[in-house]
Amino acid sequence: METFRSVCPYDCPDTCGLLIEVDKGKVVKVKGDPMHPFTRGTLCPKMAHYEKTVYSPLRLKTPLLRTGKKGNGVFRPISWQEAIRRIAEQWKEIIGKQGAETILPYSYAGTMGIVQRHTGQAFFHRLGAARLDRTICAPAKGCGWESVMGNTLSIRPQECAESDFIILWGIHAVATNIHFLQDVRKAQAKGGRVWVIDTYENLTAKNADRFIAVRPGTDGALALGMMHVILKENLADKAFLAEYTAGYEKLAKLVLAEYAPEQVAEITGVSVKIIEEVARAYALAKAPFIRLGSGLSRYTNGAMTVRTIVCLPAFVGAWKKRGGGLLASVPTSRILDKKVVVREDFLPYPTRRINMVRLGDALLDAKQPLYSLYVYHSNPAAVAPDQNKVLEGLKREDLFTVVHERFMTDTAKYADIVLPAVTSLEQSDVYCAYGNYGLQQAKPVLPSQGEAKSNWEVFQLLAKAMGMEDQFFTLSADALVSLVSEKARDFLTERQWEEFTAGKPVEWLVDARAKMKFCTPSGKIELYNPAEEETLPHYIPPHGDKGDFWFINAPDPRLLNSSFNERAELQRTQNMKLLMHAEDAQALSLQEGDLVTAWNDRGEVRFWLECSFKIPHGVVVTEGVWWLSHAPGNRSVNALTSQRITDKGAGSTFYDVRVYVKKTLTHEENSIQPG
Ligand SMILES: Nc1nc2c(c(=O)[nH]1)N[C@H]1C(S)=C(S)[C@@H](COP(=O)(O)OP(=O)(O)OC[C@H]3O[C@@H](n4cnc5c(=O)[nH]c(N)nc54)[C@H](O)[C@@H]3O)O[C@H]1N2
Ligand SMILES: Nc1nc2c(c(=O)[nH]1)N[C@H]1C(S)=C(S)[C@@H](COP(=O)(O)OP(=O)(O)OC[C@H]3O[C@@H](n4cnc5c(=O)[nH]c(N)nc54)[C@H](O)[C@@H]3O)O[C@H]1N2
Ligand code: SF4
Ligand SMILES: [Mo]
Repeated sequence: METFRSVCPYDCPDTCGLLIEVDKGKVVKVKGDPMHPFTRGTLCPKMAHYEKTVYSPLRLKTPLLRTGKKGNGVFRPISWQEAIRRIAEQWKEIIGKQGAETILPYSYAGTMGIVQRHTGQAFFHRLGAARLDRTICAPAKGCGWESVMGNTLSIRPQECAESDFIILWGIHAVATNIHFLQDVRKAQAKGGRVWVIDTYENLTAKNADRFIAVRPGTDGALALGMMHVILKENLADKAFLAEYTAGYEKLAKLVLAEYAPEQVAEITGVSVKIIEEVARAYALAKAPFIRLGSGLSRYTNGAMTVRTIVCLPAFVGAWKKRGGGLLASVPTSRILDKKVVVREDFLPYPTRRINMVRLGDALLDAKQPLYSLYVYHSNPAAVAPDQNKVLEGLKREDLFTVVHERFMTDTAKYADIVLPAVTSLEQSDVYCAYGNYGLQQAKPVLPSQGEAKSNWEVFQLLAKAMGMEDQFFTLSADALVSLVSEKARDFLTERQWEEFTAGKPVEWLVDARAKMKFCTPSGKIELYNPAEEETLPHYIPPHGDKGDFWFINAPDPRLLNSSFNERAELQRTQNMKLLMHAEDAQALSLQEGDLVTAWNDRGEVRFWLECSFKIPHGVVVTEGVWWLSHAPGNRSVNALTSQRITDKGAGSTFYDVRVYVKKTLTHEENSIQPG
């Protein structure tokens, strides 16, 4: 038996180091790598059985040609040669008749490796295709941070172990950031307290000292209310504010005039008493630490909400204390050179841009029609908002769709041609985390399963078939890994560089004082930002929609976005649940286990109802983005979400949704409810 190092490729802030045990050419065990500086030898339950994904009987093994109706998933196998020939012929025809800008690539984060994730862009730039704005995740969060902190480096997450007061704010860490909880637990062992602020009492709240339920999209007001109490009770660190911030007086004036706890309680649903308590606990802590999630940024006021919360640490001088500060996201990607694989220089001219959040509208746009869609390592039929529009678009007979996938996803079912993709164990890449400063290269551990190919291998074939002669398209994935990695040499020690290039996990060792080097135009924390249209943070209500309930569609620990839906252990369970406060259910004459329909202007989705006292009144919650094969109806969660974008960053607003809920009564509907 041999053990190989690898990296978890999924879109998770931890980016675990893996140890893969291979016996007679087969993976027999997947373990965490104890050498990884942040993940330290443990894995989440999903990846502890990665072999179940790698060897899943549902893996696609050959290219497929559609023989049934779009959406039915009926195909016949074809050779790679035929698949590539057909794609190239179709594209040449489309380019000749309608122009290359009617071809849209759609990709996101099936693999986070820099090479396999981004090299497709070089191909589509050379083709002159439309460009995709990849904003589905949390760009508003980045905008909110930058507005106050500019390019300042992030605090090292491990520093949280030295905090005595931690707020997990809008982050479902048990599902999405479990290794950070190792440091939270260290802090707790030393007497540190943990508060969770969320829209419902999720599993992360279970091990916290306190839980605050905030009305969706109102966290900005809560932060301003905390500032008000801190100022009013003379708990602010005036010396820190004077020396390190810009515009403190202006913000203080606004906060004192408009955000008294009574007003904030009205907006947020958090009582005056609790607003005062959290403000005092935060201000009186020796080293308060905020871990800010992305949940609260997925609203039409998301960037402003984040910007407001990011101002808080300055009020109590948290940044200058060991263990104090705020962690939004870690910019490890800065030390890898993504642009050498994105190759914007290949673009013939600045082509049309399409926001991925608005795929539904783009596919149905009759004025500027798209004639081809190439989807790779993404599953928009499940993950993109406004599912009814996305599916209607994917159904178009005059849209030539190619999907490169590991599984027959909801999107792949609409393809004209499906291409089989490798898993991360079958390809080379270089990875950097966004929740810690870890980075690592990985080489293939297994040969390709069946006829599966990596993203880069497919683009090399397509480049050749489309007559692209650039030497770039002849480079191996390993050569691209080297090109991307070269920049890191300047940021790692010699020994680290050796380890990194030998496939070991390393950490970019950022000076602990970096969090106090404020990289903004003024060199200070910009509480007031003259470059912004809105110079001061303030509270803007979220959009909201019509509907009786806020609809929170949070992550499920068993899935990662729509990945892991293939796992056999999930097939027999009722997965799509709608959680509702027991009294709200009673008021609608609903009972636990009922099949219910949540609906709004965009669509209807069926769920199994679960009643709970952990869900606030007026809120319903569902966890996970499930394939339609897991749905009790014919739609999944994103049939309810909207294509609206955030205030800044043009990001998604998945949580800024309201719905109505009704019982689904007919015999046919009851009969599909497993017993
Ligand atoms: N198991 C698992 N892990 C994942 C993912 C997954 O789907 N499953 N997805 C991955 C990806 S792509 C990402 S971007 C990250 C995201 O991970 P997180 O940063 O944790 O963000 P979200 O998953 O959007 O939501 C986190 C929490 O925000 C809460 N929330 C929603 N609205 C509000 C609000 O207005 N105020 C407050 N205070 N809280 C609110 C939700 O209830 C939820 O509990 O996780 C990654 N990791
Ligand atoms: N309702 C709702 N919707 C959401 C969210 C939410 O919180 N609520 N979260 C959103 C967020 S934060 C994000 S980031 C997006 C993520 O959306 P996506 O990036 O689309 O993520 P996945 O759903 O995991 O789909 C990735 C697909 O890539 C495939 N894949 C994996 N590796 C490879 C590879 O090497 N090559 C190829 N060709 N394919 C591969 C996998 O099989 C999988 O089907 O979803 C968003 N959608
Ligand atoms: S999904 Fe996240 S926690 Fe799980 S193994 Fe991958 S990086 Fe680690
Ligand atoms: Mo994301």
